[in-house]
Amino acid sequence: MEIKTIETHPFEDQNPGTSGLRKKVKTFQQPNYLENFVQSIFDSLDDIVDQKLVLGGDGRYFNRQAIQTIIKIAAANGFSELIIGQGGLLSTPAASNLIRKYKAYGGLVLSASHNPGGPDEDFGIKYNVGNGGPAPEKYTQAFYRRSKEIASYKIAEIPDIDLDTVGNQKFGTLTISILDPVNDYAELMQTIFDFDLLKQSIGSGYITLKFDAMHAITGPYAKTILEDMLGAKPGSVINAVPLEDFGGGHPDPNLAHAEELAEAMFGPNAPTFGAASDGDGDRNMIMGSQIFVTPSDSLAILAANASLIPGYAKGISGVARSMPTSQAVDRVAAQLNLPCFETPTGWKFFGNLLDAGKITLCGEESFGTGSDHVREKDGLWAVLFWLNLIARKRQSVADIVTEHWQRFGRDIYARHDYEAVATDIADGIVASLREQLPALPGKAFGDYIVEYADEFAYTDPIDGSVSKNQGIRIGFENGSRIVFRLSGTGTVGATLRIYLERYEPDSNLHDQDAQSALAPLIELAEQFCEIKKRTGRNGPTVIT
Ligand code: VG1
Ligand code: CO
Repeated sequence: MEIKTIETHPFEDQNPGTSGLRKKVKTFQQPNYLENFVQSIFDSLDDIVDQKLVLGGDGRYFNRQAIQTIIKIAAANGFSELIIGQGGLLSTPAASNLIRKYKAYGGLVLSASHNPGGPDEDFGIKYNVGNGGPAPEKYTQAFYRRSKEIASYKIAEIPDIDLDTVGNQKFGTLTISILDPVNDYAELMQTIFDFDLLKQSIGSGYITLKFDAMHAITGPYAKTILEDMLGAKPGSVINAVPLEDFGGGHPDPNLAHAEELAEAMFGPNAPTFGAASDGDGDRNMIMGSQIFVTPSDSLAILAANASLIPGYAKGISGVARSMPTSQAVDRVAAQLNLPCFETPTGWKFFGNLLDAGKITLCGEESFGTGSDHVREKDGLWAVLFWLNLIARKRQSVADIVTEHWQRFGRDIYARHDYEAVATDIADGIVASLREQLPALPGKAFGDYIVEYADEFAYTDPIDGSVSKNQGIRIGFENGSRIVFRLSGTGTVGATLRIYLERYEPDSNLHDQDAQSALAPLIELAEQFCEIKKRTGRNGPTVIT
């Protein structure tokens, strides 16, 4: 295998965000752009020679081409085995599982997740460490530093690899193993959930379901598991064929983007259960007939009922949620006497807690839930968890949610996103919010008296690392909360996220529309951040 060293010049913008480096495809297609970033990653890692690397992506436009390039760079840098999903495909949780199962050194996951795909849309790349989880900040900062001084990269002179045939190929000392992307993952799911019970409940017609794969990576996984293994009617998985441009849609599982599913679930003769996943298969949206389950509630419900699932029958050690996620899971933890952690946004912050056995379940308001079975959030896992719960409790999704609220109270919740805001306007908003913080505590806005106003900082309880500037929080004495954050996954301008939350203990008042119940907080949020005034917009781009 001949290895060439190619001279290059640094790019200044290769700073990974919340979940890897995400840019327009056109940016990634610039000569040396992908090569530089991959070499910067390898340069920052210790002792990679003779190690295994997992490689796969969500199948979006540029996936195949990028994989061929990465194979050659990984070969030149001395990896001895590359484990690759057939067709270059791996869902993010499946990649995490393979890293763990085959004791790989790490993995590269090619995805821009919920962002749209195609020649004019987004691409992304993310490095996962040996525990299977997204690289913590000390790694991503090192990648960025290296990318600003890189002068050359190494590339092996090997032909393009056949990605479509399962089996091993050898090039000198390098083995390339092409695996079926679904097998190992499906096997793992069987160790956690009661597949016999699920088969029975689906076979008898007690559970009917619709799963929207949004033309993204979960199509093949959901078809195999839900239809072939569990016996859901053929066609239960819709938009099941992964497409390079996701059929032109946003592969983002929410009521706005998973429209077809939402319509069916709120329509007549709705199935008992509905769900969707995102571009790379790590997110989930849960629905029942005539009901949408807020991700924050979903996490709380999974935590409250975990002992009903075979994989968690012995109980869970603790829970964690990202800071903007509602406090619903905190109430469960308090009642069940479990430790509860609050981390910054992004799955990379859960890894240490999971590794240390401090938590078993964790989640984010952004449709992400997961457990210690892998080190990524896991869309289909959440779907199977809910199905197993419905089968065990013999209750509808709506009844499970209502009962949960009766027991713990309801955290009425919404997120308002303002996308593609001019960067200077967004920065101005954050600066002005920061300025207001010191004077806010004690101030009354109608019924809302500010209890605290600060910028969230996190000290990792395991390794002591500190992450600052993780979002602005304004908390009120009645338990309500407004959080402001700028997104770290977008590729156009800035996205301001406003998270709104109000606690309602009275079960006579649980059945309310979230947007109307949160109206006073929505108004207050505008008073603080003036996003409408400063951008001239009438309202958010997306409400979830
Ligand atoms: C968003 C979500 C965050 C999630 C991240 C990656 O980040 O808010 O909770 O972990 O996406 O999810 P941000 O910085 O845009 O708010 V995924 O499914 O896109 O990998
Ligand atoms: Co995702």
